[in-house]
Amino acid sequence: MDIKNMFSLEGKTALVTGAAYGIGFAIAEALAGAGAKIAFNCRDKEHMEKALQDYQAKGIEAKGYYCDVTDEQQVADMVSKIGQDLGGVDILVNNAGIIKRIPMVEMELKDWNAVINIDLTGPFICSKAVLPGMMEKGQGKIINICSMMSEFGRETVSAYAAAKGGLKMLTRNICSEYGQYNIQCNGIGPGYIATPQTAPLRAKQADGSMHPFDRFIRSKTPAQRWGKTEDLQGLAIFLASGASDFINGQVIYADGGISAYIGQDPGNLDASKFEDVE
Ligand code: NAP
Ligand code: GCO
Repeated sequence: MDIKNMFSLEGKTALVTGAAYGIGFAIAEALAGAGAKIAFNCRDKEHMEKALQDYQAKGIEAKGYYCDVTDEQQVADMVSKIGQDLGGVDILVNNAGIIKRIPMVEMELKDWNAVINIDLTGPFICSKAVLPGMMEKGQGKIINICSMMSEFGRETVSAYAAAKGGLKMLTRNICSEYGQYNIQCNGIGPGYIATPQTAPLRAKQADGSMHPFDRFIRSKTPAQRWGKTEDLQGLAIFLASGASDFINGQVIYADGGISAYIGQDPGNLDASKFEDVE
């Protein structure tokens, strides 16, 4: 292998789902920086228009597609358009996802189904749409954005944890079934990352004090900070590149050490040294 170019994505086309902002945007930016052509999707017109401006501001010619990952026909149409516009999908990042924080006994079935459909069925639909092209090419990369909840439970996130636990096993199954075609399917397990999805967990209290969950997560993270979306960029390039061709079915955690650390008493933390996070 050409050591100097083992992380290069030149000549590759990447589809990052739900990459109008947040983790998906940062991953798309990273893959573009490594040379990939970028396709992304979202559902919302305002998000799309802002995202296209944001990509352009970073010098990235990303192509955006309106597509709900739970709609099989929309996904098939999107993958076909990407084939015409950019050449077939070489790298798929199943990033689109939602969370609903509701105690399970109070969660309505529609809320459960919404989370499972987007966070687990969506990656199934998108992976199924790109695999035939990857099989024909004899190579491909699928990266599933898993979660700490692929390993741990916590109150109020039953549907999300079930979906992300299932996504870990879907990762292993795609590895098992399609590894013979030189297709690698791995997961990224982010820790607690500062994005709109986790903003409610950091919101200042009415008296201006720190959100209890903010203090809790910092007490569980050796670095005592929230992750930045940029903290995931190197791992995304690695798993999208030839450098990871013999890594398959793995979920690699970029969590600041949360999964290795029992944590400390949140009351011991010196909050005065913490940087504010949006
Ligand atoms: P976010 O800020 O809420 O962004 C989610 C993205 O997904 C948005 O672009 C949204 O765009 C898109 N999306 C949602 N439902 C969709 C659908 N049905 N079809 C197409 N696009 C859809 O979330 P994030 O924090 O960046 O998280 C991204 C992924 O990382 C998610 O899978 C999340 O579970 C996972 N994750 C997040 C963290 C964290 O701490 N933030 C940690 C671990 C894992 P539209 O709404 O415009 O469609
Ligand atoms: C929550 C958070 C987490 C993060 C992420 C952690 O409510 O606990 O939203 O689930 O989103 O999945 O890895």
